[in-house]
Amino acid sequence: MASIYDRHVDLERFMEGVKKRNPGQTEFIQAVQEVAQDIFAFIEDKEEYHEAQILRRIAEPDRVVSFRVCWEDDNHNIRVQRGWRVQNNNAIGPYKGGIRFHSSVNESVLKFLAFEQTFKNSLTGLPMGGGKGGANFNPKGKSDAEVMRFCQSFMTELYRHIGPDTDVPAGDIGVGAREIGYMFGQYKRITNRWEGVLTGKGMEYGGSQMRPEATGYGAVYFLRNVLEHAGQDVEGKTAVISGSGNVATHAAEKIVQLGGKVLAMSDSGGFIHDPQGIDQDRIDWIKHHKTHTRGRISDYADEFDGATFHEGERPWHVAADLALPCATQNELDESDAKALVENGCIAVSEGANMPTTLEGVKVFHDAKVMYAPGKAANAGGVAVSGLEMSQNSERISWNHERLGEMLTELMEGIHSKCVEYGEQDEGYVDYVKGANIAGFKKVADAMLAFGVV
Ligand code: NDP
Ligand code: 2IT
Repeated sequence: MASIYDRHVDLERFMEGVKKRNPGQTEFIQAVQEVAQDIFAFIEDKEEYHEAQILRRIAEPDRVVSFRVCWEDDNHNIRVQRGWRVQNNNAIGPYKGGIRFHSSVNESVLKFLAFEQTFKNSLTGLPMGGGKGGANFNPKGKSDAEVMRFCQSFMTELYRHIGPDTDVPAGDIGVGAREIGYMFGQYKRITNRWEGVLTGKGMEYGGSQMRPEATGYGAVYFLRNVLEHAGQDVEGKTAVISGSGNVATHAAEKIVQLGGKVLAMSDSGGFIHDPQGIDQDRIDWIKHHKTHTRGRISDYADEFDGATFHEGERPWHVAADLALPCATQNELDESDAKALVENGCIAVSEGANMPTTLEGVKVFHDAKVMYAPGKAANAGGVAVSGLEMSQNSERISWNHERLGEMLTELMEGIHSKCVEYGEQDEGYVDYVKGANIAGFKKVADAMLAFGVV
């Protein structure tokens, strides 16, 4: 029977629909746009994906749960925040993805992150669907007791939506070991069940070795694979890194271990430039200062001679061979990308999610800079989370060395998939295209198997 419904829409009409259905959700629209342009080219001659409206379905979260989080601060004021869990797609495994606590968190940011996570998790080869959650809560300047009360209140609602075979959250910006501990404790108290419902747990209570390091180390392993594919390596190269949190500090550590030199790091207040290089002792100082003292990166310039602090600026104008954005979305724009290219940057590896704007990515591609997008480069974190889930299910724990080898292999596997789908003429690899198509294909084929659901 003939249908008046046009199943084979083009990219432009598809994006018009996304914009219409998600008004004002700029980050989400940006993430879908970046994926859709590659997927439309890939499925051009693959009618079954059009018929089944696969991309349209992946770009509509399975559900978005939004809830009130009420807590009491140390001065006995009652505070109200908004929490969310976006369960984007569970075709290939339970929803999986971090929780972000930051004042900028809103539905658009979490939908973009859950969408990206779906492709990233697929790329790891492990059975994990895509999700993301968080709250517009700013942990900065809060006491441990306040953070604990907030986390407990957040979990008091979240617990009914998650489970080890349903949805397994983890950390992200503003959610580290402390917050995971408070949330896991509350889940256990409410449900009376000890189960692997969160990853990034402490080593004493079911956490995995190598999970704290995994995202940053993984981003550098991926960078190493990218460089090796082009006959180069990390040794002797200079690097600039944004952020000074979990991902940034571990990326810096691995760059140093591989013989590179880190010249700059940052936080939301500005960046520090250390021409001598930020060595392991200095990285340890940053880790302690940011995670335990909960201080500012600006203090680094007072602590170490020769280093300078640049208030309100990002590190992309410091000349370096390698750039690793490891802070947040859209922190590297077109003019930053141009500055990096002009200063001789040859490769970019994204520890953060969508840190480069669409215009910035175009600058890298046009200049044939080796550019590794977050969904491939930072997948090491969620990959080791997947291994934490396996260890919890089996009631065993693997050692640091074994997990290090598994992480290295997982990143190599992701790199190979990107090359398979992204290699262009003359050996240049479009890693965005490779990651998008390889990530899409597994999820799409699973969805085709399920029929119309
Ligand atoms: P952390 O909270 O440990 O650190 C975040 C860092 O980024 C801090 O230095 C912070 O500065 C800075 N930052 C945060 N928001 C902004 C902003 N709006 N502008 C400028 N700087 C900002 O988070 P993570 O290291 O865990 O996460 C960093 C990135 O990596 C995020 O994009 C996250 O989604 C991504 N990621 C994280 C994974 C993980 O396993 N943790 C896995 C994969 C990706 P300040 O201290 O001033 O706030
Ligand atoms: O963006 C990410 O991949 C993460 N924040 C980690 C997710 C996870 O489940 O470990």
